[in-house]
Formats: sequence, C-alpha cells, structure tokens
Amino acid sequence: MTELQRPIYITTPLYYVNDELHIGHATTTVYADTLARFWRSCGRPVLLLTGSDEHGQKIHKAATAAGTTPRGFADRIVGKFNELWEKLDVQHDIFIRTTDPFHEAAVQKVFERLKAADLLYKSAYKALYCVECETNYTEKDLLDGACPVHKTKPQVVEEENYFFKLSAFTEKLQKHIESHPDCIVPEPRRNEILGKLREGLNDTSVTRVQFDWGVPLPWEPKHVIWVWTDALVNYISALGWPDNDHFPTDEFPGRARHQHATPPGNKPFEYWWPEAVHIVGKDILWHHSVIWWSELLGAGVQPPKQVFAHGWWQVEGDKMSKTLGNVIRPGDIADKYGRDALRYHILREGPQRGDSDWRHASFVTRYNADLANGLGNLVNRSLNMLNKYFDGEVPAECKFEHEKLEGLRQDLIGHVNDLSDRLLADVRAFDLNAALEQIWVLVRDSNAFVNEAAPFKLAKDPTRKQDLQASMHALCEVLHALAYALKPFLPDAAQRIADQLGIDLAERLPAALNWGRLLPGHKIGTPAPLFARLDEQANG
Ligand code: ME8
Repeated sequence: MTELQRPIYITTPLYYVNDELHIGHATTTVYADTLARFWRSCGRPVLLLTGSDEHGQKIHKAATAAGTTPRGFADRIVGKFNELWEKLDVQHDIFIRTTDPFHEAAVQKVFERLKAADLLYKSAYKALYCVECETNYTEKDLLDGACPVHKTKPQVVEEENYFFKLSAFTEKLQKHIESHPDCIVPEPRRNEILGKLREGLNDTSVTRVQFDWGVPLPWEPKHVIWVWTDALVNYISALGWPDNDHFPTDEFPGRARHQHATPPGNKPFEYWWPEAVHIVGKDILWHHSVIWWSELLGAGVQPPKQVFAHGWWQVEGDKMSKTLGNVIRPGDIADKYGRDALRYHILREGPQRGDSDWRHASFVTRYNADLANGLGNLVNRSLNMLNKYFDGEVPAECKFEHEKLEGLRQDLIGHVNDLSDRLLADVRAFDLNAALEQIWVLVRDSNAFVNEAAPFKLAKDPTRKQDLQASMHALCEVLHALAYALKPFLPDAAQRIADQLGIDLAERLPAALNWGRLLPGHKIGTPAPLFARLDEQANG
C-alpha cells in the first residue's frame, strides 16, 4: 500500500472538563485538524478523534465547587467544547467522552487483561498526588516541595490500592523506542523519554478507594480506576476495541461529524490502529508513551505508531493562568479576527517544536504582513487586474518576450510544481510552520513578480501585449496553486480564493498542485478583499 492509501488515525488528547478550553487546547487541536485536512486533501483515509476526559478527582472537585454533579458539570462543559470546535470548524470524525458506556466497558476489559497477565497487585500506597495533573510524584520529582507543572503542593495519599507492574516494561519500552526511531517526535522528546527510562520505571498505583467518580474495577468495585489509565484507553475503545462493535456512528449519535463507511472487513480497530498518531503537549508525553504503551503491551495490544509532542505557550512572557488573568480564549480571537487568523498564528508562531510566547504585537504584525498585505493583496490585485485587462477570463499561457521576466515566470512554475512534494515532506515531519513558509515564499515571490512585471504598466503599452498576457496567466496559476495549498491550513481563505477564482477545490493533492490546471477562457468570480488590515495598535 502506498502512503496515501494507508489509513491514518489522528488523535488529540481528551481535554479535562474542569474548565473551558484555552489557546493551548486549541493549538493541539488545530495541529491535529490541519494534519487531518492535509491527508484528506490527498485522498488518504483519515479518522480524527477528539473528546473529553470526565472522570477523576479534578472534575469531582470542580463539580462540587459549582454545586452540581460531575455528570451534569461535564455535560455543560462538553457543550462548550463542541461550540468551540464548531466555531473553529475543527473537522473531527469522533467526539468520545470517557463516560460513554462502551468506553467504560473497554477500560474494564483492559484491567481484566492486566490482571490475567499478573501485572496487578495490591499494596499499601503512600504517595504525593497532584490533582491538577492527576499524577503521582516522588519527593525527587518535586521542585521546592511543589508539583513541577502546577507549582502547587501535592496531596499526601495513603490507601491500599492496586499497583500496575510498570517496572516490568523498562526494557521492553527501551527496545521499542530504539527500534522505532519515529515513534516519539520530535527527536529531543524521544531522548527525554529514553533518558527517563534509563533511570528505570517504578510500579504505579492505578486504583483509588477514597473516591468514586471513575470506572469501577470489575472484580472489586470499591476501587475506581486511575483517571489516566482510564482515559488513555479511549484511543482504542473509540475504534470498537476489542470486539469491533459500536463503531463509529451507532455510539456517537450527533457526535460523529463524518459518516464513515464501515472499513473493509468491518474491522475498524485493525483498519485504523496500525497508523495511529497521538498529538499531545509535552506535559503529557510521559503518560502517552510510558504509561499508555505499557498498559497496551500488558493488555496484548501493539503501541500506536507515533506520538508527536509539542511545547507550551506562555503569554506575553508569563505562564498562562487564571490567577494572572492572562488566559487566551481561542473563541474570542476567532470572533474578533476570524478563525483563519487564529489558525495562522497558531501554525506560524505556536510551540510546535519548543515553547512559544503568545504576543499580541506579533499577532497583529504577522496578520498585517502575511495575511492582509501578503496573501490578501496578491489575490485581490491579481483578480482585479484580470477583470480589467482580460474581462475576468484567464488568458492562454504564453512566454514573456522580456527575458528576465520569463526567468521569474519559470521560477514560479518551478515553485508551484515542487510545492506538493515540499508540503508532503514538511507534513510528514510535523513541521506545519515550515509548510506554511513554503507557501509564503510563493506568496512573496508572486508579489515581487507583480511589482517587477508591473502588468498595470504593460497594459498601457500596446507593444507589450504578450507580456501582459504572460503575467496575468502566471498569476492565475499561482492563485490556483495557493487555493489548493492553503486548503488544509486556512480552509476559509482557501475557499474564498477558490470562489473568487471560480474553481471548486474538488481535486486531490498532489495532482491538483501543478502548473497548467486552468483552461484558457476560464471565467473568474467576484474579487473581494480576503483580510482587512488591522489598524489597531500592535499592543491593543
Ligand atoms: O492532560 N500550551 O487534559 P488537559 C500549549 N485530560 N498546549 C497546552 C497548554 C499550553 N500552555 N496547556 C494545555 C489532559 N495545553 C488529559 C489528557 S488524554 C487521554 C488525557 C494542551 O485538559 C496540550 O495539548 O489538561 C496538553 O497536552 C493538553 O492541553 C492538556 O489538556
């Protein structure tokens, strides 16, 4: 099977329902949605999953504080998740909730398998637990006695609980990671996990008794299963594991956006799982590699193909926190500037590799430079000139008489014809910023081409008719390529360019992204500005 025929299953984390989503959550989801859209536009079978993590102490605490039940609380917040994904046009195929009964049943099955494999034992438990992370720490992990992520003092927990023999997996995981170089990307994150594995793994408590908002252990229901070993199972329970039942639409009424044809052989788990890719933030890479893969191996399931862990946003140089009042709400940004502007900033300035700083000034600068003056201006002036000089009809391709301009035209042709290969390489490497930079080199070169060829001057000179035709044909081809190239990244802008150019974006990449796709005489639609320039102060 070629790469484009192999089904790919892309997941976001299941976000906790203790609070509304912020720019960090939107970032992970936009990365995942962009990858999914890219592969879909290549005709590759894609399944995109997101959802909500609803069990555990953190949710219980938030619900109690709000004077409601965890379930009622979760329903309300899940409604808000869905509103946000709707607003940002995130095209997930499945929205799973960890309170879905089929999910709870799958978690219990995993635990039965772990028990059968002799990987669980009961022991007294004294640990330091950070409720915000829903994770145990040792004294050594803490920074000045506080959780390294949340900087809060962990709870001291003393109970008799079930332990999972995580220590049995140190070598297995080392071998797995060493023999699958791309299973954790980018490379520094993989080294981080290998480094921790060299210290050896400790067994970990995976049930709780002083607390009941969770999945009960099947053979001893006073124990509820640790929220992480519960939530992670979603990635396979959503596929109908272990029996391939309930996939996908029956159990996701109103929550499956795309009606998926049942995969060949009616085996969704076998179909989607081999190329499962988890997109997560660096804070939960440990859970998504070490904990999850051990849990899977213990239950007799192969680990997913890949985990991509991105960095974190800060805001104007500070940690983003409610206390500091600097939380960036993605819905507000989308309302004010448009969802493509939000996506663009996330994809260009976001923490795909290291950490990033959300700065309003750079948001405004990038918006004006790249979207309004760069892309918007190119599209608008090209189409207006086409209306003016060719009555809105794409002229036949011809060469420039002017040698230097013909050289520039050849450069544009080369760039357009190489673009799909370059985008594929960047998307494979999870470098969406680099992919957009490839597109923006074309935008900038094309604007420079307009300035150099100056069709508005050529139009005044009857001896330069051929050069005018060559320049306008070239610009139409560039816009055609840009609409296709931008489709996964800025879907609204791509659609608007396509509408204005009079095309429908129905063809697939990589074939659609080539020079010479427009027929002479093709009639364009009505030009309209794509992005209004922001006049606000960069710090406004
Ligand atoms: O961890 N910058 O859920 P969660 C970038 N329920 N990304 C950020 C961020 C920031 N400042 N803050 C959060 C959980 N994120 C579990 C997951 S999966 C089976 C269970 C993003 O609501 C990032 O993706 O705390 C991080 O991994 C995720 O939000 C954590 O979301």
